[in-house]
Amino acid sequence: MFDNLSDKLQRVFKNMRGEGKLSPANMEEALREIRVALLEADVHFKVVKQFIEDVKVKAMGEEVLTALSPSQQVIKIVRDELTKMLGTHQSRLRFANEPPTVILIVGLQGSGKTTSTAKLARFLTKEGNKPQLVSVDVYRPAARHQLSILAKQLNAPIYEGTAEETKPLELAKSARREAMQTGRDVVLVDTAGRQHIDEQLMQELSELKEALNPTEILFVADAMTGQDAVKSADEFHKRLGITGVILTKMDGDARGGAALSIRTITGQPLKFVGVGEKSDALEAFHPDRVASRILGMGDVLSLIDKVQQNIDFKTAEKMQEKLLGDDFTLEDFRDQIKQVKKLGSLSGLLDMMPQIGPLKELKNVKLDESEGDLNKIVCIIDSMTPKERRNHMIINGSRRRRIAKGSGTSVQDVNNLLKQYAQARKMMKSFTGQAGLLGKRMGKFKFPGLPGF
Ligand SMILES: Nc1nc2c(ncn2[C@@H]2O[C@H](COP(=O)(O)OP(=O)(O)OP(=O)(O)O)[C@@H](O)[C@H]2O)c(=O)[nH]1
Ligand SMILES: [Mg+2]
Repeated sequence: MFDNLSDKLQRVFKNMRGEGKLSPANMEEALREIRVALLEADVHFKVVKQFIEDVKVKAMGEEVLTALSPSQQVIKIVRDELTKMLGTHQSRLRFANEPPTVILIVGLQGSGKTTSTAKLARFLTKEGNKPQLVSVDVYRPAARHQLSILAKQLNAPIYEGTAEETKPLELAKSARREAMQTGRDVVLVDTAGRQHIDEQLMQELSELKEALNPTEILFVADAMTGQDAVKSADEFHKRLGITGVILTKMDGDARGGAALSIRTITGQPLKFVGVGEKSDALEAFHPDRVASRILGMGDVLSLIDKVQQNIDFKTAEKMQEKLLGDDFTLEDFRDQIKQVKKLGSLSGLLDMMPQIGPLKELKNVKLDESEGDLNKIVCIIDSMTPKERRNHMIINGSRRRRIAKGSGTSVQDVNNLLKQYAQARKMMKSFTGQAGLLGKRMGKFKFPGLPGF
């Protein structure tokens, strides 16, 4: 699933990784490549257009995260937009206030309706529901038999119908009645398919909808058919009003274009994906997880999440101004360390970052030998007078002795801290200076002459 797209996007980001800073030119290049990658993955052109536009707007307005490199910044934006395109939140099945809930399974011939009906029965049973199955495909006797076999394998009750019941509506109504009598809370109605959307089928499905008042009408689409699946989902939605999509055969579809387009085109959520022929091969669809899987960069993505959750942006911004303005005091150093502590191990964090010049050196500062060291630094700085914290130059020998005593450390520790501070001050200034410039650039990002975007 999404293999090719995943590979291509990763290549785009890898190419960007070498860049110390983002420029309109390399951003333009990256967007172009992302656009091609999406089109090659068979994503609907309208969806691609919207996506690229959204990424562009976001890149222009994005809050600057100095803890992230330029390529990570872009990965973050692409990940967020990809998640949005896939529907943001998981869309769960809805249930009727008064059981039984009726779920109509509709779609074209061979898309996987009967298989998906069985898979849903299994899924619902595992969730603690009691599904009742019925097939209303009266055109092919083998179709009803197929569902019976699957139901028996799953030990799920199926309404087989009487000899007199020859119409879909009769069968469905009887199945619902039976569910009510036997205390079943969900009726899964497997319907007949057609090769193309035709009037007769639509009429039949409309009648079922009218009479059964289903809570969900799930359109089953075959992912292998790509944009055709999207088109028929859209048409079914316009004619019938679907409430969600089950995309089958995702195990055989390396491109994933249908999955990426269906939400934007139909406005209806992807609820499940089929990933195999067996009845356990059904997955609830999680937009965020799928977006992360497509980008395939677990470490970078979790870094982004950590930074987003933990960094206090206002403080970070002020800090950046200070660093640029050459008044990074010991107090700021302490605040910085507190922020770092919130993020966990500094070396762990640095490991996730691209190894660009100043950061590589920062690693050697060994701020992070242990959590205890960070605490020690905070303690020492706390033992200084405000005047000392603002001007480290006045901290002479006797002051160092007093600070060591006050913080329960040694003069050696105080000396080390002051050395580290001086070093960090020098290096972080050069690093944040770069990031600051980048920030300014990103802030006023212009994309001159980008036809087609
Ligand atoms: N690999 C794979 N095969 C699937 C999946 N879902 C369904 N199939 C296969 O697709 C074929 C058609 O599935 P059915 O469930 O019979 O499709 P249908 O929509 O009920 O077909 P009609 O009733 O004829 O309209 C079968 O061979 C299934 O095993 C899936 O997620 N992955
Ligand atoms: Mg069928």
